[in-house]
Amino acid sequence: MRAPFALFALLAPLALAACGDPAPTYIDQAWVRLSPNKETPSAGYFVAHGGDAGGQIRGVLTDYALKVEMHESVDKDGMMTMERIDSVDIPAKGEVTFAPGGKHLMLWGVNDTAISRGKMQLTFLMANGDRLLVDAVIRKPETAGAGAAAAKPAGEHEGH
Ligand SMILES: [Cu+2]
Repeated sequence: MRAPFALFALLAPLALAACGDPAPTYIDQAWVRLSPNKETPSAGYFVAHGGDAGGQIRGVLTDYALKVEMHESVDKDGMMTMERIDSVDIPAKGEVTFAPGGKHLMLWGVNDTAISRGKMQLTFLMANGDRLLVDAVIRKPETAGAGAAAAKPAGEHEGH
């Protein structure tokens, strides 16, 4: 008498997955690499997942920095430079990664309260009007000994 019930219990999660709402667009793995000094901007990274419909990021806001821009590092004849980007398409069922050496956020004037908390909330403005709120972990710059690479003088945009 028990077998039919057990079978139903096994099948139920599959049925839910098949009939559920469409997978949403979402952002995760957000973090901020804090600049070693306040004069230069910090950099932010994350992964944007398109879900079933895909989406487009039109901008990023936060209460915990003076200004945020989306940038892309590009190799121009062997010279790494930065370009500001106004929007980023996230393909349906795909993802776009903001990571060191590629697309990144640039954050000026990260708030001391956020730094002491170790995280800051970012608001992603989507083309369809949605706002996606994500907590980004703030990582402090490596101190001497942790990596010689961090000790070299930082150009305005270097290392992003
Ligand atoms: Cu930049």
